[in-house]
Parts: sequence; structure tokens; C-alpha cells
Amino acid sequence: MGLLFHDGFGVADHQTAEEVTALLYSRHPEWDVKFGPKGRKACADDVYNTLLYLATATATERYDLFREYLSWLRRLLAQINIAPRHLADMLVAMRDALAGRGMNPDSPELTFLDDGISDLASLGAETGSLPFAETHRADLASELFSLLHRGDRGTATTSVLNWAETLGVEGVYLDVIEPCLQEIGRRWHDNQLNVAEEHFMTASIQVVMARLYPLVFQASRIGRRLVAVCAEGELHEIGMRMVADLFDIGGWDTTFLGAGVPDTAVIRTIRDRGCDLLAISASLAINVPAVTRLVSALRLDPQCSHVKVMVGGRAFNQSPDLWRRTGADGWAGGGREALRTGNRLFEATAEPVS
Ligand code: B12
Repeated sequence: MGLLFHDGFGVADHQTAEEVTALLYSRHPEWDVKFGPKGRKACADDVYNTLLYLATATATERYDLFREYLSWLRRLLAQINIAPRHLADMLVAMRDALAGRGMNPDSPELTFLDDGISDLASLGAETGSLPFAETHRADLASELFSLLHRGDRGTATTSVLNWAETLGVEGVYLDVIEPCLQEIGRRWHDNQLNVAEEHFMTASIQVVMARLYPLVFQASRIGRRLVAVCAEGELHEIGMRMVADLFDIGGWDTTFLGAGVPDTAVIRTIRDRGCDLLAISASLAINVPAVTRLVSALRLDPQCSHVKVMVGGRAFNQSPDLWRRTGADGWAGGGREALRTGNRLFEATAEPVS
């Protein structure tokens, strides 16, 4: 197991965010009147989040994570009429504040900021997922989206149960529900869905998934155990849950813990319930260090020395080979590959796999 992250979280703190915000506002005194106190608070939050992504990118030595975030932020700001040049102003203020503290111009932080500033003009405005229409069952995914958007949970549920009869749980999860959730995310990002609409649609999808459970627990057991959890700080749990269900369908006994479980409790569960494979999910790149911490804690526990680890989620799909920095034994990009990869880890000559 190699390591992993250098201690690079020094720049991501609220004091630095306040300092950068103050510098930015001193350069744009009109913003206080234009955006008011709420705007200043939102600006400090954006600066803080950007510092977190910068710290994650430098700690993992992956500039692409920072670039992806900038591209995402640029699109978000554009929807609320904040011009890309203001994002550039923020990055310049960040660079000046850090350089003013005597940070080495060749440091990864200043280098990534300089690269970000020069890339900004050419960045695409990424959504990070396939356009709805290009997915395999766009017809059904779009129907599910429309039903939920209208608030028709009843028809959405019966439709999904019907589709599962022909597509199976895997097909419904990966070809209908996953693209539908991506579309929900895209429309939220583009300010076309508000948070309440997004929450309602997501919660409805979780209810529909629960109705599919009788189909999940049918396969005969193969005698392997999976514990599945989200990285600390990570609230996106549906992807991890889908993967755990697909392992169940593949004959594994699974314990899905979801979000918000402290590392010590994860390790206690592994000891108490038994586990061959620990699966950890991270959707946001800033939670990748938490994945590494959990893997390290597991490796330090002699009672868990036999346990293999597989990681996945959007964060790992953004940067090839990022998973290797976590000390995991394997990674899979999506639900279809996850079970195959998990099983391969237990073949006699298993090497790290992706
Ligand atoms: C629903 C949702 C939420 C819900 C989650 C509820 C829940 N109980 O899960 C809530 C409201 C909590 C939420 C919050 C936030 N969200 Co959100 N959310 C989404 C949304 C719409 C769907 C997520 C989802 O379930 N996708 C479907 C699943 C099936 O896909 P998946 O997770 O990628 O999983 C697949 C693979 O990655 C893989 N996989 C996943 N885990 C694992 C693990 C292993 C071991 C393996 C092998 C494979 C694997 O297999 C799965 C099946 O193929 C996405 C949009 C999107 N494109 O996904 C945004 C999205 C992820 N959210 C986003 C954001 C920004 C946020 C917030 C920061 C918003 C805010 N300002 O508060 C917070 C952050 C919360 C946090 N700390 O985690 C952004 C992230 C952008 C970025 N920079 O990365 C997205 C992409 C929306 C967007 N287009 O802008 N969100």
C-alpha cells in the first residue's frame, strides 16, 4: 500500500477563505452594495469550497480534480448571472493571498491556481454525466423523470415495477434510475429545479427502489460478505446502495451502512458481522481523503487484515487511477463492473484490479 496524501489541507480553512474574500471585496467595493451581506457570505462559502477542492487536488496530485470543479462552478455561477471573469478574479485573489503569506511560487497550490486561471477561458461547462438522450433507456428514464417532476409517485412506482419484469433490477437501476438521477442533478445545476423538487424526486426514487427489494434477495448465497459505506462527509448514498444490492443479487451477503457512519463504527461492524470486502463510495472529490483515512484505519486493525477494499463513485470516475492513492485493492466505475471486479479480487492470483 503506498501513500497516499501529503498533509495538504492547510490552505482549506475558514480564516483563509475570509482573507481571500476581504481581498476580493477590496478590489470590487461595488459588490457590497450589489450583492449585500448574503452575497458576501455566499462568496466566502464559494471561496472556502474552492480552497477545499484545491487542497484535495494538491494532496492527490491531480490537477484534473481542480479543473473539473472549476468547470462545474463556472456553470453554476453562469446560471445565476455571475460572469466567468468573477471566477477568475476569485482565483487571482486566492493566489495573491497565498503568495502574500510567502508561499513558494512553485508550490502545487500556486501552480494549480495559475493553471486554473489560464484554463478558465477554455474550460467546458461540465455536468459530468452523459446527456439524457444518449443513455441506453432514455425513453424510460425520461418517462420516470416526467412522472416524478409532476409529483406522480404512484404511476412512477408501478411503472418501475413493470419495467423491472423485463429489464431486471440491474437494468432498472443502471439504465433508468441512474440516468434519471443524473438528469435531476443536471437540472438542479442549471437552476431549473429547486432544492425541494430535487429532494422530493430523490426521496421518491429511494421509495421505489425499496419496492424492488423482493427481487434483490432471491439469489442463492455464495458465502461472501460485503460491507458498504459512504466516505465520511459524503451524503450521496444511492450509488453505493445500488452497488450493494447488485452484490446481493450476485449471491453476496451485504451490510449497507450508507452515509454518516464514523470509521470506528464501520470497523466494529466488520469485526462483529464478518466481512470479506469493504466497499467505500465517494461522489465528491473532497471526500477522497476520508476514503484513504478509512482504508488506513482498516489496515491498522489486525482483526481486519483479511478484508479487501474496493472504492468507487463519481469522484473516482473523474480522475483515472485516483483510486490507487487510497490504498484500496480495486475500483470499478459503475454498477455493472462493480460485482465483476469484487469477485475478481477473490480469485487465487488476485492483483489490484479496476
Ligand atoms: C440526489 C443527489 C443529492 C442528494 C443525495 C441523497 C442521497 N440520500 O443519496 C443530496 C440532496 C443529499 C445531495 C447533496 C449535495 N449534492 Co448532490 N446530487 C444528487 C444527484 C442528483 C444524484 C446522485 C445519485 O444518486 N446518482 C445516481 C447514482 C446511481 O450514481 P453514482 O452515485 O455515480 O453511483 C454509480 C457509480 O458512481 C458507481 N458507484 C458509486 N459508489 C460506488 C462504490 C463502489 C465501491 C463502486 C465499486 C462503485 C460505486 O456505481 C453506481 C451505479 O452505477 C447528483 C447528480 C448526479 N449526476 O449523480 C447530484 C450531485 C452529485 N450533487 C452535487 C452537489 C454539488 C451536491 C451538494 C454539494 C449541494 C449543496 N450545495 O449542498 C451536496 C453535497 C452533500 C455531501 N456532502 O455529500 C453535484 C456534485 C458536483 C461535483 N462538484 O462533484 C451533482 C453532480 C449535481 C450536479 N450536476 O451539479 N445531492
